[in-house]
Amino acid sequence: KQYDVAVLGATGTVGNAIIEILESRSFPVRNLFLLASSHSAGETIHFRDEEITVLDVAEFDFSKVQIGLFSAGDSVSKEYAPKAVAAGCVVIDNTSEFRYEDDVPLVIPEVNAHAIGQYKNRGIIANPNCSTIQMLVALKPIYDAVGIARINVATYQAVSGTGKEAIEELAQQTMGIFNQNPHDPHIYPKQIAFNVLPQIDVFMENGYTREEMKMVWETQKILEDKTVMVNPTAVRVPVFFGHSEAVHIETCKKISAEAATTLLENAPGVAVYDERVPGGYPTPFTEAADNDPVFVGRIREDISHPMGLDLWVVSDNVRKGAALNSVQIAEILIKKYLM
Ligand code: 2RA
Repeated sequence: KQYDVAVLGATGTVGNAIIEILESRSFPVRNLFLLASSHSAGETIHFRDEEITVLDVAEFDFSKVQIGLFSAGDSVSKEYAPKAVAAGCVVIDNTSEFRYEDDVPLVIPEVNAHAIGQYKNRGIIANPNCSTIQMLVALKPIYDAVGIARINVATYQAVSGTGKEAIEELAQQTMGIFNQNPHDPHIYPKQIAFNVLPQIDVFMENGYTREEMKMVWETQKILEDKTVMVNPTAVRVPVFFGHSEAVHIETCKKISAEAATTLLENAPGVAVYDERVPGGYPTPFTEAADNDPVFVGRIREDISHPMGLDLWVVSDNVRKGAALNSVQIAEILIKKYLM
């Protein structure tokens, strides 16, 4: 069976990756509609053997499609997801707009694919935040084996997490510094080139940022376990693509680094890259295979806590962190629910 699919936010970083992955994974698309705001309408994007013209979402009739893959910002999903659902479309939403609503499933296929069946509640399936996805793909096998009481995590997030403009900004700032007199570089506190910024999204009352609280809320919702304590620090770093995370967990039962490594080597969506030699670990430059795995390295028992285990987790934030995860959800949706 084939499906008519809409990609909203088609001209964005994640939208472009969704289109590429729909093709590379041979998703059974009959008609593909590329949607964006009026100022992007008219552009063309290559898909399979044709150039498809981007349409203005404001003028689109969602009854033409069965599946919508949305990644155009919270406010755009807030406006158009209900309209698309009313027209009979199932929406897989990459924004945070619906993630925290009890009747909207929040899904990482390798972790809680069973939750996709709840799509009937609102016609919407939410895609988690990229930093949550890679962390839980890595932690799921350990959680299932020995339980996790607490997660301390520091993230090192690429600028592509905020889109094309941020990628351009890092490039411009970097070149700007190289072209300046190296003896008096003007480093500004909010500059990202050659800097690290311990703030992603806005500050909340409790002193954490919204990006950090997303990791708390989403971990507990996806694992269906409010006893898992999560303590994140989310940091923006001058990297174009690929989020890295230093993850320090306290398990409920003791697990050795060797046993954890064996679990991870057999876990879906995970690639272990862990040699205790120079370069024996993943970085944002690690070549991802075509299935865009979550890489795990630096696996070691925590010397400061009897139940502690430390991991280094790296993944492409645009692909597995958003686009691929959404397409994987769509694949399960058509295989099990929309036959
Ligand atoms: C970021 N996780 O990295 C957020 C949204 N993609 O900016």
